[in-house]
Amino acid sequence: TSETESKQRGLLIVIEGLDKAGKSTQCKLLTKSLNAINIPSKYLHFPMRTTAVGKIIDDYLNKRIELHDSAVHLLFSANRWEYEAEMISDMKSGVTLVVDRYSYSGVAFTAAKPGFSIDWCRGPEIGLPRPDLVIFLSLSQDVAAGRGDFGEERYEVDTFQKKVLSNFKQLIEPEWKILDASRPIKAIQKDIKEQVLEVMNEIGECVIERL
Ligand code: T5A
Ligand code: NA
Repeated sequence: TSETESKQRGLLIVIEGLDKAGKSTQCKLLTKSLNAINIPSKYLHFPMRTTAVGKIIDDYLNKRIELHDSAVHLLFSANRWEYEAEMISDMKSGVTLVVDRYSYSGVAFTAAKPGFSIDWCRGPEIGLPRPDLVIFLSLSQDVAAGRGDFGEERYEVDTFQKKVLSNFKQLIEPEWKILDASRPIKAIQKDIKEQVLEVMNEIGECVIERL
């Protein structure tokens, strides 16, 4: 079936960044403010820890279980595929998805482990819906490490985050919007909203592309 719709489809907006860059804070604010101006929007967060697959991921991140690195990578990806049909159907029905982490986190994190290439990590992500806009919240690891409860989960380790950042730098595409995430929450939100409204005017009726 064709994924072209006559009416304005919802967008796929992804916010990426290092741990504690402020992704969840910004995604939630954006979802709220879009709904407030009658742009139906839904907040999605990967990993989605409430599904069967997500529960295994949560156990792994909180160090309650050990898993092979390849298995974990495929679970993170499976966790996105679990939502593929719902994402497509939401977008087709005009709902904009505000997604807190996506395939790029999947690739950047696993590829920070010894023996994993960016190419291999991309494999299971191929075919997922391609975002209409990717916003990268840029923050130095030193500032990030000082925020919230940094350091509790498995990947919240300084040297690992530095490797993740260098991987993200390889994934950035020219159309990504890079925002300085060390500024106040409100200032970042203002920029994000501006970018989203701009893309919304441009895209609307286009087909949903794939990674
Ligand atoms: N992962 C994820 C993979 O390995 N593969 C994958 O495929 C995916 C999807 C968990 C881990 O999983 C890895 C990456 C992660 O290591 P998660 O559940 O998204 O991923 O992680 P969380 O712990 O929920 O979120 P983060 O640690 O990434 O934090 P956020 O969402 O970036 O930051 P946020 O908004 O929660 O803010 C953190 C703190 O900073 C404050 C907030 O109030 C909060 O206390 N803050 C600010 N302070 C000052 N100025 C600002 N502008 C601020 N913005 C927020
Ligand atoms: Na978060």
